[in-house]
Amino acid sequence: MSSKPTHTSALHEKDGVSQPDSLNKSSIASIKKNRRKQPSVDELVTGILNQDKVALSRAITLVESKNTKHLEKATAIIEKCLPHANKSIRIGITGVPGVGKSTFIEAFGKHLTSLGKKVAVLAVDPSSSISSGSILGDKTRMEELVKDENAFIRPSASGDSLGGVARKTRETIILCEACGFDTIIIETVGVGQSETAVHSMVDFFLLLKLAGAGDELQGIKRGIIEMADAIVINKADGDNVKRAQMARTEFKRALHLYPQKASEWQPKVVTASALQKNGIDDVWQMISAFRESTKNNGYFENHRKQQNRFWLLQTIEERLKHNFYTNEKVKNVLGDYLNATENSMISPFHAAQQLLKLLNS
Ligand SMILES: Nc1nc2c(ncn2[C@@H]2O[C@H](COP(=O)(O)OP(=O)(O)OP(=O)(O)O)[C@@H](O)[C@H]2O)c(=O)[nH]1
Ligand SMILES: [Mg+2]
Repeated sequence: MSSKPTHTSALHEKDGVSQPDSLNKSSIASIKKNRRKQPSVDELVTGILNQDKVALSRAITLVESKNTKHLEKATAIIEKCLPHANKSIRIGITGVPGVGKSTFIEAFGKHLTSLGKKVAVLAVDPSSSISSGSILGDKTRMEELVKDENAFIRPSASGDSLGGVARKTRETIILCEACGFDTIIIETVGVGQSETAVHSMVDFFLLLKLAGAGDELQGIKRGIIEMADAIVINKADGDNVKRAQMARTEFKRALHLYPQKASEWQPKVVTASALQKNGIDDVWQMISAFRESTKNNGYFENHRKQQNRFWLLQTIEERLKHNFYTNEKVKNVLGDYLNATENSMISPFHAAQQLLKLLNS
């Protein structure tokens, strides 16, 4: 039998030798001092209302934080910004990876700033919490817009759930509007549930498409077409122009088969080349026409009210769910109840009733 080791760790030090402090006292003091320099709620609000992008970025960082104190501060800032928000047009842009969303937003955003608009670009990208690759890609694809004084680009907030990411983006919209941005563009990858979340926070929803060979409607989810206020067939350049025009005709015909939207807006199909900057102004003209017609018929305001109601109820659902699944008493017995339900020892309804009772016990 081998003899027992005299110490268990390679880091073991001889007894009696005093150990140096593992933390540097002067560093602690300077960190604490700097921490106190964090701007107050009022300072950040004043900065935002004075159109200071640094204050805006800092406030968004608070919105995105997981720290409860930060979130309290963020809530206070949002409340104070709310009366100054709402005066923008919010545009959602979706499309499969590679369709040209970033290139399009760069061209579109530059066009808008040349018209004197202030453009904020946000993203809802649930995959970015796993790989942050798209953030870098977007910033480099939007090289000109990044440098533009009148543009603000914020990469996607990361989060463990789409609901979480969407909440942060919604709150960020309010901050951007209070900071004077009159055009808010929200980009999302057209896969999964994220386009539904984006649709519920924008006024105008734009789907970017590519002209492919054959049946244009193949491989595109019906739900997305129903949500779209416009379809832009991108990359209509070079050899692709003809195919893009054919795709346009086909989409137009297909869109007529859908029932009329509550907005009374007939979705449009246009072709564009983000790379060659063709068709970009047409898209803006179209969005302007949409805004005018829906403001006139009352849909614009009404839709925003509905969206606010939706987000209130959505947030309550999320919180309740979170409270339930993180409750210690529930966590202790949930597995047992699931087992019992699987084996028909208790009905799912009765089990649910018992488990929910634990929340208030
Ligand atoms: N020919 C042509 N190429 C384009 C056009 N727009 C974008 N591209 C190219 O298509 C590729 C993808 O463009 P992106 O703007 O990165 O596409 P994306 O939709 O943002 O892609 P993800 O961020 O991966 O979802 C790039 O190589 C672009 O240069 C266009 O109008 N015409
Ligand atoms: Mg992109």
